[in-house]
Amino acid sequence: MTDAAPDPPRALPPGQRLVAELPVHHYGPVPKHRPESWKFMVFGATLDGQEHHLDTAAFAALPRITVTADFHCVSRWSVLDNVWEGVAARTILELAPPADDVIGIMAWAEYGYSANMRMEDIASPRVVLATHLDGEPLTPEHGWPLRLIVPHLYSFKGPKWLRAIEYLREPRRGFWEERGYHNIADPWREERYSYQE
Ligand SMILES: Nc1nc2c(c(=O)[nH]1)N[C@H]1C(S)=C(S)[C@@H](COP(=O)(O)O)O[C@H]1N2
Ligand SMILES: [Mo]
Repeated sequence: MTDAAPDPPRALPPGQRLVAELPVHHYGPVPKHRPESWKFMVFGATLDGQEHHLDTAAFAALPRITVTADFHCVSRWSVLDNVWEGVAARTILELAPPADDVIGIMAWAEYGYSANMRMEDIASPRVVLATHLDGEPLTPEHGWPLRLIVPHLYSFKGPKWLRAIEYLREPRRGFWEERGYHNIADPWREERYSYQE
C-alpha cells in the first residue's frame, strides 16, 4: 500500500499565480451607493428601440442563480472557487433583448469604467450580475450593489458598480481595451494585450 498522493494543483491559465482571496483592485475611488436613486439600465440598440430601466426593487425581484467560478486578473493573479450569486445575464438579455444586428455590448460602471465584449460572451449561461460573494452581500470595495462576472474572460471584463448594458452595432473598446489590453481577453489563450490581436 502506498500513501494517498496529495491532490495535484488545479490548472491555472498560463502565466497566472494563485492568491488566497480577492484583493481589492480597481481604478479610481469606491462610489457611494444610493438605493433610492439607483437603477440598472439597458440602452443602445435594443429590439424595441427603448431604454429599459430597473430600479432597486425591480432588480431585487428578478430570478437568481449561483455560479462557482475561478477569477483571473490580467495582472497575473487568480482566485479559485468564488461563489457568486445574482441575476443571470441571460435574464437581462431576455427582458430587454438586443436588435438583430447587435454585435456586442458595453458594460458600464459608475464613473465611466466600461468593458466591451461580444454577444456570445455576455450570453454565456455562467455570466452573472452578482450581488453576493461566498454567501455574503458584496462589500462596497468589491462592487456593491452589483458587479458583472464573466468567468471565462480576464476579470477586467467585469465592472464592479455595474449600472448599464449598452447594445452595440459597431465595435467599440472599453476602458482597459482602449489602454492596451486585449479586446477579447480569454485567459486560457493568454490574451492579455492589444498587440496580440
Ligand atoms: N468599476 C470597475 N470595475 C472593475 C475594475 C475597475 O477598475 N473599475 N477593475 C477590474 C479588474 S482589472 C479586476 S482584477 C477586478 C478586481 O475585483 P476585486 O477588487 O473584487 O478583486 O475588478 C474589475 N472591475
Ligand atoms: Mo484585473
